[in-house]
Amino acid sequence: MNHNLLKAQYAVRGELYNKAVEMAAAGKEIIYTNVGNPQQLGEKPITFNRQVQALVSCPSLMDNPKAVELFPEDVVARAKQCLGQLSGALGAYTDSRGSMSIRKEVAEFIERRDGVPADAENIFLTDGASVAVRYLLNAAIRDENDAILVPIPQYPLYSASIQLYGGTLLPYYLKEEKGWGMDAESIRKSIHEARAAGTNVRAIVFINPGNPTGQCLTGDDLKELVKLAYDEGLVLLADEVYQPNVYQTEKPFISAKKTLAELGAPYNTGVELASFHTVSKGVMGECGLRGGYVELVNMHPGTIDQIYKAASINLSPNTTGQLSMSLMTNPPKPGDASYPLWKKEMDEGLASLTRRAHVVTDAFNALHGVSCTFVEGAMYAFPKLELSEGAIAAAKAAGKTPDTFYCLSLLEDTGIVTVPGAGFGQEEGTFHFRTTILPQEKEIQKFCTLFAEHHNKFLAKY
Ligand code: DCS
Repeated sequence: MNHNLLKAQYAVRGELYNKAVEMAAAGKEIIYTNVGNPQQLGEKPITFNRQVQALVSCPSLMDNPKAVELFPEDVVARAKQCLGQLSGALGAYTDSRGSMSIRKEVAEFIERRDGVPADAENIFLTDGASVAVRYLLNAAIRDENDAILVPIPQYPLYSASIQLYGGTLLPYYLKEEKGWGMDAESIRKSIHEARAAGTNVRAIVFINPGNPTGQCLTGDDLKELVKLAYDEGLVLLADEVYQPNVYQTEKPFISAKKTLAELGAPYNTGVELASFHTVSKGVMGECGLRGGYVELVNMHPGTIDQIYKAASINLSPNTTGQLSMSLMTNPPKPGDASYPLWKKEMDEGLASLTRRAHVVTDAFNALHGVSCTFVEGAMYAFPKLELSEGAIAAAKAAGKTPDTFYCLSLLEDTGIVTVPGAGFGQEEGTFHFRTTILPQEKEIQKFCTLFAEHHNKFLAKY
């Protein structure tokens, strides 16, 4: 077999998840906080989006006289418009970059967000952001001497894909004591050391808001990153999938593209940027519909052609995901029949996530031997565990890393599935785990209580 496939690891669906599936098959109740998958934990889809999806999936419903009773008029009009955007049918292939008309909606969304022009020609619709990330990594990595800078802790899409494409991951460590902030000077140092040793450092990934770390970058952090990419000739891979998931007002989301524009010359035209977004996150959480996009900024036209070729090999991104992207980037407007309900669902969804970010962070910080940076954004908490020598010895005897040992004990005792910190990378000698903040509000207290009970038992035992 391909040794790169054999070597690749993806902890979000790793040992803990497999054990949970086994336990679920044996009838145990499992709380799936290993994946940022809101609807699996009971989040309701946004009504407008699903009404349009329903009519686009089954256009004959629109001819049914009852449709006017069941669906607001703007839903019917929008479904007709969406069908037109998708070659007239949900079951037809589209252009390999996705529907041009939906790419234009994405471009308008980006323009409204940043106040900077966006060109639909440079936007590709993909089956979730994952596929877009992999197009870029595939294009950038030529051989194992090519390195991609990735934050540690990171979301393992990056480590796994870099391995699959036969490249090298060059880590840069986020500083937990500074709220998982980044340190541009130490990144520059790693680049220079790697280059001195003959490695070609090609691109830098950053995740804002962060997964698994939950931090939001400031405008100054982003400027540092852009300058670094410019000075070092790196492609900037901006993973901005959690841009709507911000739970505080001090550090609002600022895009990398807007930062380029604010910095002006030479950065605004001198940094190659790929920005990724998705329908899987935010409040809609349409993970299973697999809609994503990448905007390529200042990218060489030859590169864009090659990425188009790579997309062409897949024929077409799926149309349900494209439709979902259209609905995300071009939602109902004030005055539309569906606007009040849409607005209420979106506002309540964000308010609820914000409350859950606080509840989870506070619950972890109330425990002995656990410290957790406030979840400023995204969908995860990444607490640090102080484990006793007894616990570390017991883990060793069981042939597990201490964080895996802890997470397995938690799973066996409570049914809560988390992901050990090792799956994301962590400073040597520190132990973490990741959980989502996604249990529903009526369940979240139970989640916190179950967690605390196990934690105290674990402390007493070891
Ligand atoms: N980028 C980041 C930072 C992510 O967290 C995810 C998904 C993706 C990209 C890809 O998402 P889509 O392909 O669905 O657009 N996050 C995974 C996770 O950590 N838990 O759930 C999924």
